[in-house]
Amino acid sequence: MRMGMVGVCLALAMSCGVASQAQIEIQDQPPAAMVRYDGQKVVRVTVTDQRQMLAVTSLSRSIWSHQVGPDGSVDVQIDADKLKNLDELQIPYVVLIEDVQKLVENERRDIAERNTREDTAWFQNYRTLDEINARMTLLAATYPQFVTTVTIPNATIEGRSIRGIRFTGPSQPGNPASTRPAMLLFGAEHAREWISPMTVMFIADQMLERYATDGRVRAMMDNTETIIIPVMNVDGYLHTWSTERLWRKNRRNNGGGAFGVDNNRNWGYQWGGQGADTSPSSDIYRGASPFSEPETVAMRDFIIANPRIAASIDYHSYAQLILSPWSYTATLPPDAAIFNQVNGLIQADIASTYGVTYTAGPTYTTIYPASGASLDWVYGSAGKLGLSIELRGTSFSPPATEIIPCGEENLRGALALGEYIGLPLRASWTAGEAPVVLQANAANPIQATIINNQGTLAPGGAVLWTNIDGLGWASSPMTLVGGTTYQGSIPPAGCGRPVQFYVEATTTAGRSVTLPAGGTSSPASAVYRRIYTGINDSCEVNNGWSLSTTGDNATTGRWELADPSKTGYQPADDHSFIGTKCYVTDGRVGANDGTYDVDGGRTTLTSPRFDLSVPNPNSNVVSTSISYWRWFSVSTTEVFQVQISNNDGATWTTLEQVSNQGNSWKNFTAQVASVITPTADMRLRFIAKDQVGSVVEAALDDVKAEVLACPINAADLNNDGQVDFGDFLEFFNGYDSSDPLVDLTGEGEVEFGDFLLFFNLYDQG
Ligand code: 0X9
Ligand code: ZN
Repeated sequence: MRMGMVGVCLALAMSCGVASQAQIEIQDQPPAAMVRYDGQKVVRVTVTDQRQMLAVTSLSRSIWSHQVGPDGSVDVQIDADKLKNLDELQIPYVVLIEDVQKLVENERRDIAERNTREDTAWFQNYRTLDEINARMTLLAATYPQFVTTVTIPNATIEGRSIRGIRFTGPSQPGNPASTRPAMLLFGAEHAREWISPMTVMFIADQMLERYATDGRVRAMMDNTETIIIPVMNVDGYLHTWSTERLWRKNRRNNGGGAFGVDNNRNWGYQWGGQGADTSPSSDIYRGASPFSEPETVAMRDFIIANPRIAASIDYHSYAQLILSPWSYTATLPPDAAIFNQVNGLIQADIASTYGVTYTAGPTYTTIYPASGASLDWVYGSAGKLGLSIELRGTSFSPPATEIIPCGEENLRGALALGEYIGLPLRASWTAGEAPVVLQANAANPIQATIINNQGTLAPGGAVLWTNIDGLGWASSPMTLVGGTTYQGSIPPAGCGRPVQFYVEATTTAGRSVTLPAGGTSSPASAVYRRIYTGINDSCEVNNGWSLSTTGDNATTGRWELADPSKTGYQPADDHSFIGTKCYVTDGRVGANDGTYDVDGGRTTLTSPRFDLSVPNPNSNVVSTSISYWRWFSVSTTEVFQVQISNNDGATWTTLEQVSNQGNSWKNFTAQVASVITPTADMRLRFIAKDQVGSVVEAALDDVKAEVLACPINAADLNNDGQVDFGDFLEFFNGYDSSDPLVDLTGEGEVEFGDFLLFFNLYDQG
């Protein structure tokens, strides 16, 4: 029998579906009883040739993983008493799972146990179909402005619907929601790959939740529609919960006691070739004909009916792979370069999350041949970017604690794909935001990050447009200064003058983008001043701050400079756009929220001395501002105190006192002069206290204090501290062109009164 099977196997051993024979035997048991896996192990074998692979396939019950890379390792589920056969054949193996039955039982017990705990969040446990459907209903009700539900009726062998949700940001002028390219993310094409629906749900859940606060999510959602279908193989998924944890295929009754078609071998592009089986009992049974199964038909018709779908990801598990066409042949697809690029973008975003590298490449060469797989049809027939991702894990039962990390990294991967299709060309300020004050009488460098995913930027394709004082738009080229960063220069102008500006990027294909998005109609704006910086600290290195002071008595949670880790009260990240650190009352996570919070008293953070005096007596002070971002999250009524000193800390004045700010960074901005006289001897201090035994977490970032001024003599038009012939020239140029700069009388018009006033002031010197 075994030899016969080997005989009919085509080129690749993996196409032999011996594995499912054991599963068929157990099919005959009463459906109420869960199928058992007693005496079975999962081992990682390393095969050196096809003959060995054939032997492994025939000895094992089910192939769990894939032949990845040149090492020839593959994970198989196997009866313990077959291991001696591997020894005899000199096929090396390591045991990954000692007892499959135990694994499945433990998983079930853990899921049930977590569900009895009140504090188990949705993504801290695996979820049934009913729970997944209920959460999609909840998301649609919670975010009615974004979400609509998708139901494909009568879409499975057993007559069930396939369900999903679709969502995008609200329509904008010139950017209606109804025209955006869409991205389809679907899971559980294979029933037992439980982390896939959880990951797809996490992506949807977090995009919707973060739209309001995360600029990257918002930009992607404002330009792309996302459609998620967490469970494609609905019948099979139910079967894994009710009857047979390790079921893979759909639930077609093939007759003769054999059940199931592998939907991922049933799609109708190059159906039935290598890596698919004709045997109805095989785990990779291709079905009677292309699209013989209602599930694949439903997905095919859904994709055809939604022509805005530009890309899809079919999520599977496990092996940490990003797969692109082809699956049926080793020949590279016509768009291999594009797939390479897109794979790389997704891979980089996933890796940047927790450092987990997903291997990327065409299915055929990266895993194995798989004819009739979803992505070949999505690309080959529908002409879209069809991808598949094999998620985290070392089994089909990864610990539930893997759900959120797997979701986080794949949220970023999905953002990368969404940006590729919806925001192929995009620009942002390298510093996070555009400046609102520029140094007077000086050229001000400004940097933009321009990302161009489809095509190349035209020569001279990055331009800075400026409009000083409303006199007219002028452009100057920006130059590439490294990576994707372009630098331009806002030209010099006199103190007090306003300027508008924006960046424009154009590709060789003629696609263009502006930053801000409105271009001339809603440019960024700033004003020229003399800027005297007192302090400007992004809190990445310690520039002279003291982390404690005499009398501090907190026993834990003392101030430190660190990259904070999220607790129920502490931020996950610093505030700065660039960098990772901030001052925080012990940034560590402990056994619980109270482990490293402030306990037992006071902890004080004191700034270095800084100068807010005005060095040039010839100046009119416009503002003396102070700004910082602080975090203060407490379980009760504790107070965060901020004090300021203008005598190097000899005495202190309260700047602000705040109670619980919740779990978010909040900005504080004030005019120093309204609190204390600015001097050259300023300091700040930040006091966090635990008085009543609360959970107390404070943090501080991005501290800035500066004096903005302009020359005292309005006739010093060129702002060089003297009234002389240079100002005379400025005045006459400005007067000729009705430049508001020379509206010295300030009534909104350049007229003879300004002329008289200028000569008066000029005479006074
Ligand atoms: O064999 C498969 O269908 C997939 N691996 S799995 O272990 N999840 O079964 C990989 C096939 C590649 N995926 C697509 N082409 N969609
Ligand atoms: Zn799969």
